[in-house]
Amino acid sequence: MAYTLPKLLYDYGSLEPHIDARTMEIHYTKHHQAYIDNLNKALSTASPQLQDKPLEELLKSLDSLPESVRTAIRNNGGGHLNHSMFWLMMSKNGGSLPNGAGVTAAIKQKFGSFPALQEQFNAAAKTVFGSGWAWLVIGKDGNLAIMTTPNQDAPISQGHAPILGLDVWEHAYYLQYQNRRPDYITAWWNVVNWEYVEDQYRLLAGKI
Ligand code: MN3
Repeated sequence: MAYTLPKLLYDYGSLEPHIDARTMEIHYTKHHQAYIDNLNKALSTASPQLQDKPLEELLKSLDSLPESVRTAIRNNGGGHLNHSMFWLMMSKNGGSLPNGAGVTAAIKQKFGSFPALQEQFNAAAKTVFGSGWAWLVIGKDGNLAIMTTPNQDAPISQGHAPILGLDVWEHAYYLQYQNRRPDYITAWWNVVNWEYVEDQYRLLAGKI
């Protein structure tokens, strides 16, 4: 069973003016597709038992994977999972403030306020060296936490459940923002899909 590109639930231009249509199109049809193609290629050389495992299971136990496919699954499986979530974490009707009761209370408890969370998240996103992601996760202890991952590493590989993430690879913003990553980070908050974040929080908080 080969992985395929998940349907994008909005048009490429839906997130404008914050993220431009051309960036969305290339990011989704070229970059995300390439992770999928390379993941499928790696899995095609792996054992049937490995091919039948859900992607999240593979990423949770990278150390147990055969060395011949470990790096390819880490990079491309992570790339597929991270981007599949990233598209859902944004919406045409996104932005403003967190509005779900669960995540709002959890943010207040951990960070004191939403602006305090934003400040810490932005600082993390700005300082990812090279390519990577900034995340809001439910940590192993059940509390919210901010973390970053290099390249396409997925938070679940370290036992953390992501509920919001920001792709800070240059391919995510360079056409519109060039070297101005901080401007992209600021603009991105206008398209955050808080409904999805709340759903993920409710789904995952119970499992930790
Ligand atoms: Mn990307």
